[in-house]
Amino acid sequence: MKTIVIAVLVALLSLAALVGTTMAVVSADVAQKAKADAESAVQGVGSASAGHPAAPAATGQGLVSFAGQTAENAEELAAQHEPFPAQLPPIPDGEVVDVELTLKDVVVEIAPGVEYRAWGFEGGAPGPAIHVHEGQTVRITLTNQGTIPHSIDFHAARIAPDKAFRDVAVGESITYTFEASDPGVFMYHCGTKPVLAHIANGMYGAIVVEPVEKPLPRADHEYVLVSSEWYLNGPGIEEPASYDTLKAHAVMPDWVTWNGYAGQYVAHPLTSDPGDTVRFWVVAAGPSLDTDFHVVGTILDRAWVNQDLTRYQTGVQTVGVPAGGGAVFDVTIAEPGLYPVLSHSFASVDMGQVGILKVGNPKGAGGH
Ligand SMILES: [Cu+2]
Repeated sequence: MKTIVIAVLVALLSLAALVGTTMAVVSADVAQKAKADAESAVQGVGSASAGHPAAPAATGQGLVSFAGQTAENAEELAAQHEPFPAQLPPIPDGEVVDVELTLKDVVVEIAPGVEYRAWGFEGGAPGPAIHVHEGQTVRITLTNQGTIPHSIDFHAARIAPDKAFRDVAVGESITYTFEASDPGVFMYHCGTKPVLAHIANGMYGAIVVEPVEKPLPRADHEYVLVSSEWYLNGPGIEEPASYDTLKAHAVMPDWVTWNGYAGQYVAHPLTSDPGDTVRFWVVAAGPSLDTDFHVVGTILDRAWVNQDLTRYQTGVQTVGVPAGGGAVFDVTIAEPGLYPVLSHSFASVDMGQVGILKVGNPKGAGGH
């Protein structure tokens, strides 16, 4: 598995190396360097220092980066990590869909051996993917078992935010309903001030509203990918890291992830069979970074840009998903292989926003 992934990612990570810390490496060692970078991508991180705690890098602003710093046994930890379920869940029956979310302060792992003190809907970040169809009523209940006020803002709702999205005191709950009248894939998040901190601490997720009046073409596999970035006040290896306000203001993340954990779908690829249509429901949670969605080795056959499900573009290479926005993408891939799914803003790849779509059973790709 490892060798093959390395081989496939060499070309990709050679490009990453161009924008990464390996800029200074020239000619003679380029091939070796690309291999090392690909190796670190297997561990879910793009930095050449992956798997080996490196000296913190101070910046011109005096901010310290912990990007790429993982536990020594990063590869083993990445393999053991149970990936966030990316499969789109089924739509519950009934006119009303009850969604009960309990907010708790939790320590989550965001990269191999890197822990973070998060505020999590239902015990992690992102919160659970929610799937309803157009016309259903969504009844949200948020229970605050944290230590400060929180709230929940659904971008899929047309509702007075001062009432529905208001702060919920510790130990209390709020319930509101909205009709899922607008198809698409929408972000939900805590809207309590400072929103930057509440999103950065893990309070976000995605809701898919399936169109009924104008259904989408059939897909064989459907995955929900939520991008987000993490701002750490320490490496998170000896003890959990917490949120760093100055780095969040400077938009200087340490990790950028699909579904909350760096590179988890490299170690545990998403799968399809040759000729299958694979649909990605993508939300860029931010709090501040956009995602430039791209699948290496293919072209986006359909792209519902800005999750406007009334029309799609065809034959598109990369589509921007703004922070706080969503989009939907179909790919149909005939040739077996390992196809990286990433943000083509390569600093994000270097910090962990890369996964693999494994099509078929490419020779030597292991038994995932
Ligand atoms: Cu909150």
